[in-house]
Amino acid sequence: MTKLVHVERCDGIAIVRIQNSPVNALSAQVRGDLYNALQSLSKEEAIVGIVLAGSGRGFSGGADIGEFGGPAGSFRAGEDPARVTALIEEIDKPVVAAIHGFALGGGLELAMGCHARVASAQARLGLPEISLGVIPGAGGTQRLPRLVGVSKALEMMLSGRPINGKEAALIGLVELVVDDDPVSSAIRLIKNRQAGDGVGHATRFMQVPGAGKDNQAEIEKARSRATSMGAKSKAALKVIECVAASVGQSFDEGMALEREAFSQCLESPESAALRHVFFAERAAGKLDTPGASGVGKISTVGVVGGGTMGRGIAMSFANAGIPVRLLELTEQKANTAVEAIRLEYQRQMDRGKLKAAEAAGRSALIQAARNEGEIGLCDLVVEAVFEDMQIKLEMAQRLGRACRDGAIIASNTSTLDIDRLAQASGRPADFVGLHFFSPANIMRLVEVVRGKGTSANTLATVVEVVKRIAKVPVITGVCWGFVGNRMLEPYLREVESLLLEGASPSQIDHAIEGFGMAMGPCRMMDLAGVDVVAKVVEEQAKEGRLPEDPLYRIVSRHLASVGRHGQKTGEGFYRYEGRVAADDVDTHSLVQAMAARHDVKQRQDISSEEIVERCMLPLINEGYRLLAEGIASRSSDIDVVWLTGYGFPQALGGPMYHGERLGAAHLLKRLSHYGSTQGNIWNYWTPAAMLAAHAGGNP
Ligand code: 3H9
Repeated sequence: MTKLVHVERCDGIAIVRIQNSPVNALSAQVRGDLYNALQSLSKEEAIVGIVLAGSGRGFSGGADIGEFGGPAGSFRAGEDPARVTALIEEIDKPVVAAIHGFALGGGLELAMGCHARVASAQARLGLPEISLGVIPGAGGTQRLPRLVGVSKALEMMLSGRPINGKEAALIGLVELVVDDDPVSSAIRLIKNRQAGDGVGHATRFMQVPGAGKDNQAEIEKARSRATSMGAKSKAALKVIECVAASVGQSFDEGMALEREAFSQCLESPESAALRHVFFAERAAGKLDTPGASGVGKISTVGVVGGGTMGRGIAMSFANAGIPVRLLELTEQKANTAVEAIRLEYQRQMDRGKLKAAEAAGRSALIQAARNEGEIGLCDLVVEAVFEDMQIKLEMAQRLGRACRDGAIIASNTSTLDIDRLAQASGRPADFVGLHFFSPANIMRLVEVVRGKGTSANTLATVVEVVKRIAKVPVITGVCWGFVGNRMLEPYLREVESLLLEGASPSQIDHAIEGFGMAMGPCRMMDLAGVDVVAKVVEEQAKEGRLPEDPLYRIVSRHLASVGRHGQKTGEGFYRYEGRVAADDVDTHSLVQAMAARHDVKQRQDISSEEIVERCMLPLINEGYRLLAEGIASRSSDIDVVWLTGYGFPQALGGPMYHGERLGAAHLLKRLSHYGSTQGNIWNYWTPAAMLAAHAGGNP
């Protein structure tokens, strides 16, 4: 078996390097190899000190998350995850961690178990376990408070946010911060110690700093914050319990508590879901078909359209340091959009989210284009004009002519046929869909829509640039609405059916938010604009895509037709006082009248369970259809779309993961139940063939 830890001896100092690409995860084998290497070095007389480092991109990305769920080598096999740090503390030679790149989770815990730490200024140090629904399980909850105090330790562990080397030095997490190679500085630190300069002590013997009363107050404050952390609440409360033990109990007692709490978190369904989310996000950008001969370099981006979407898209690229030219119908309109973006950056600066230099730098990267010729020189041009097929077809044609050879042309349509647009451009190989979500500068999801003719290089290049702008690319095929909006359609259909049957908007939103969605569907439609929502339905009607069901989405269409456009007009599904939504008797009367006209019997007994099931089942069912059609290539891709684009609860891992937990047989049974109670109009409740097949194999 290849050794994952490499030892080099140099002038009495041993340099122990973890070599487990890509992130030096501390797998069972790495922990074993580390233990053996350190134990044997502790006995070598010629060795006076040990430097612990990582090879490649960083020190260590922490425990191997892939091992958390499996039996082989997993922490459940009974191994003490803190065995290596316990050994280091027994070694009577200085062991110094030299941190470059990143030291995260178990990686930072390993470093904290050393006698001292040297970090490069740009290195990122953190305990992000909370994002996986677990707590630091290798002594982090006991050593971090001893090194940096209760308040900072809680902040780092509850937010999961890493800090850089400089900040780490300021708070006492590392002894030395350097601009060059931390390994040479660690060696110097050990050698100076021989000259009597001193190197730190084992952290376990330190006292948690600060007065007991202040620490207690911090712990109480954290407790109240933890209860509202959704999927992360359970782990957050365990972190706090362990930190409280670091103050009031012995190190060994704290370690025992931490170990127990770590195991409990690891077994929780929330952690399983969050780990699924971690790997799903990383898998989403993976190309399923080889064939790209190279990833093109995107150095400049053109954006066509200076509306809300166009501006947000321009900002997304500028935020990552990529220069943008923005084209509008007239130069004056383009200047207006650029000025609006400058004001937005200014606002972010005023709110303390950006430094003045950052705001100025980002603004300067976005300039108005005078004509298509200027846009045509860019490496990538994203069209974000009005969502209307004729307008988009015309724009695709113009961009096909204007863009230089080798440039990529992308449409930001949220529903329209990318293949028709690609054809209109005359350059299908260069054409792709890039569906950003609103507000584009904030939302992380981008659906990358691969047309029939999109070349492998075009696809690989846009996936790379989407990652570069810190967004999550999910590759989809071409169909109406791609993955997200196509699944949204049956979800909203049921929302409107429930309204007709007598549920109120707040009753529906309450049930769906109780399920965990970030926002209930009625509030969401009011925020997006009921007119916008209704227009999407009307466009489908024009294309003959709607089911022949007289009740199909009639509520939103009717509300839009009477001017109830949502939050922006003060009334939609709700009535608004500012942004506060309240159920409205007028909506109630309108919907009641509609129900009477169409002979829909209203009832009082609609439960939250029914609301959740009727909204979620068709959504999951549609997900199976998308998989079978090859529009989505992985079920985890569908999860990522709903988690990052629609506020699906992380604790449930995404609709497909949730569906799998419920079980195919259960889904089938409930679909059949609603098929008989609701009437299976237009096969609304017919299970997708793939789902039925799953249930057949797993009754
Ligand atoms: C922990 O440490 C518990 C402890 O308390 C101990 C308990 C006993 N394990 O993100 P990237 C893979 S919990 C396994 O695209 P980047 C990742 O899946 C852990 N695999 O790179 C991907 O694989 P693939 C606490 C991991 O440069 C590849 O590495 N630590 C791990 O954008 C590249 O990843 C964390 O939560 C891992 N720990 O970012 C840190 N980490 O190529 C999690 C990554 O097959 N990791 N992979 O798709 C990160 O935050 C980022 O990966 C990192 C690099 C910043 C390190």
